[in-house]
Amino acid sequence: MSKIGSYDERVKNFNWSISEKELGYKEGDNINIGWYCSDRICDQGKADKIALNWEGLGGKIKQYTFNYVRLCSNTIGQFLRDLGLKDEDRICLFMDKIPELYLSFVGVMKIGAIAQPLFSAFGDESLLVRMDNAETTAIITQRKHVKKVRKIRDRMPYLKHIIIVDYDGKHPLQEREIAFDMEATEKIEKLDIFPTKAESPSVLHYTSGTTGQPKGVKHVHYSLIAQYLTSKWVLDLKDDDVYWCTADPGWVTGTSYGIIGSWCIGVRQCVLDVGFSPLSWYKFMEKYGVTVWYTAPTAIRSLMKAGEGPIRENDLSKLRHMVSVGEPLNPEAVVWALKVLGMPFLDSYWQTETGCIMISNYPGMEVKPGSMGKTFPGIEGCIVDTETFEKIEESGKIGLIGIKPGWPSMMRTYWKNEETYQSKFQNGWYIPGDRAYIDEDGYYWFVGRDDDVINTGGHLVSPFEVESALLEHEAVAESAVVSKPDDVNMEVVKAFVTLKPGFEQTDEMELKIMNFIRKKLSPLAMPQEIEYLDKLPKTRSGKIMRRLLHAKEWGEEIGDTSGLEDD
Ligand code: 6R9
Repeated sequence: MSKIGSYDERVKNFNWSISEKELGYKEGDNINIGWYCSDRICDQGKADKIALNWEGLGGKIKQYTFNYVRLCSNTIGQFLRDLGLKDEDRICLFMDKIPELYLSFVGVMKIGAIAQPLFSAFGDESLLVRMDNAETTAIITQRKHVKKVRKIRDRMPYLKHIIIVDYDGKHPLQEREIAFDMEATEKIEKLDIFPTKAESPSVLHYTSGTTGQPKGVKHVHYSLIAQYLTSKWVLDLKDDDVYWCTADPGWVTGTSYGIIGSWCIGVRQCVLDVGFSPLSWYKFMEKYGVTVWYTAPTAIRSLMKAGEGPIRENDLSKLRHMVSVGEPLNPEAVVWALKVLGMPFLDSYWQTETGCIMISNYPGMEVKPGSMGKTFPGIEGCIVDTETFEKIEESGKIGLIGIKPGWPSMMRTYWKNEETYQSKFQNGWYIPGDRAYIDEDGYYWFVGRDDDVINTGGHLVSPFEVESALLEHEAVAESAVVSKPDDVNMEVVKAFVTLKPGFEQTDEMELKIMNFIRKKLSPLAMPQEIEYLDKLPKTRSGKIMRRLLHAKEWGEEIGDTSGLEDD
C-alpha cells in the first residue's frame, strides 16, 4: 500500500476512538493531561528516558527524564495546592522558555487548575487585559518579569499569589509574592491527581480579534485525544525521535505541540531559550540530533536569507521530518528546503480555537508547494460562500474555510464571551475566518484572512489593541493601524496617527511612540513605522477607513470607497 493510499485509508476508516484506545481512555473515565504527559509514560517503563533537553543563555543546559518531569510537576502541583489553589482556578504562566514553564504547565494540569500561558515579552497592559478577563488567581513568573506584575498588581484584586521561581533573596519579597525553587524543593513522590473528566477545562489561550479585547479560548482535557493523534500522524513522532518545536508556549503551538503532543507519546523534546540566529539554531539541532522539527515560516524565511553556509557547517543528517505552521508557507521555502535540506517543509494549518492541526501535508503525501494540504482524517472541511455560508462544491472557487464542529480539541467557548463564540458558527460550520480554495485533488490553498487581524511572523496582533494603546500616549490624538508588507515577517504593524496640538511630527516622537507600545504591549505589536497624518480618512459615520490605508500600503486598488463612506 502506498503512503498516499494510507492517507485515504485512514480517512475512510477514521474514528477518534483509535486515539482513545491507544491512550487507554473510555468515555466517562478520568482524563488528565498532566498524568498522560508524565506518570503514564513512566508506567510504560520510560521513567528514565530523557523528556527534555533544555538550553538557555550562556550555554546553560539542563536535562530531565520523564520521572523527573513527574516528580517536579507533582511538587509544583502540591505547592500550588498548599497555597489554596484548586481546580478551575486560572493560573498564569508568565516565564521565558525555562524548564519551570514546562513543568508548571504539567503541575497545573495535575491539580485540575487552568493554565493561562502568556508570552513573557508582553508588557503590563497586555498582561492586565488578559488577566482581568480571566480573573487569574495566581501567576508564576521570574524575577526579571515581576516588575511588570507589580505595576498592575493593585488593579488585580483577584490575583492572590505572585510566585517567583528564581528568587535570589537579594530584595525583600513584596505584597502577595512568594518564592518557589523547584530544584531545591523536596520532591513529592505521590500527588493525588485531580479527577478531571473529558470536559474539565485545561488551558486558556488568548488570541486577538479585529475588534474588542483579546479573547480567552477555553480548551478541555479531552483535547489530548486530538493532540495525541495529530502528533503521531502529522508530526510523525515515534518513540526514538528527538523533537524540536520552536514555538513559545505563550502561543497555542507551544502547548499543543511544544508540551502535550510529544510528552503524551513519551517523545524526548528539546527547548532552546535564546534569541534567534540561524547558526545557533543549526548548532542546536546538530548537538541534540533533532529528527523532527516543527517551526514557522518567518523563521524559515530568515534561515533562507542566511543562506546555505551555516547549514553546511553543521551536521543535520539526523533530521528526517519538518513541519511548518502559523502563516502562509511560500512555495519558495518548500523548494529551498528540498534543495538544501533534502526534504520539504510540510505546511500545517490550524488555530488557537481548533486546538490541533486541521489541514496539513502528511508524511508520504505528494506536496504541492504553496498548498496547506488536506484535512486531517476525521475533520470534515469545505469552502463556503462568504455571504450565505452554503458549501461551494466547485473546485478552485474562493470562499471561507468551514469545518464541521465536534473534534476533540475544539475550543469550548471564549471566556465570558459566549456570544462571540456562537458567532463563529454559521450554517452548521465552524468558520475560522480564513479565505481559501480547494483544488481538484482536494488540496487547500490559503488566500487570506477575512478580517483586519495582522499576522506578523506568525503572531496575531489586533489593530484595535494597538490603536487603543496608541491613544494612551500623551501626544496621540487619533490612530489607525494596518499591516504593511515585510520580507521576513510577511506583514508588520504600521500606524497612522494624528497628534494633539502642541506636539511635533518628528522622528524622535516616532521613536518615543514606538517604544511606548513595545513596553505596554509587546515588541511584536510595536509599529515598525508611524506615519503622521493631519487627518485620518473616515467614513461618514466616523469609522476609520482602515481598508483604504491597508490598500495603499499593499499597492492594491482602493476600489469603491462610496460603499465605505456609507458604512
Ligand atoms: C496555530 C496558529 C491562526 C491563524 C489562522 C490563519 C493563520 C495558521 C497557517 C495560517 C496560512 C498556514 N495560519 N496556519 N495561514 N497558512 N499554514 O497559528 O494559531 O495564532 O490562532 O493563528 O493563523 O490566519 O486563522 P493562531
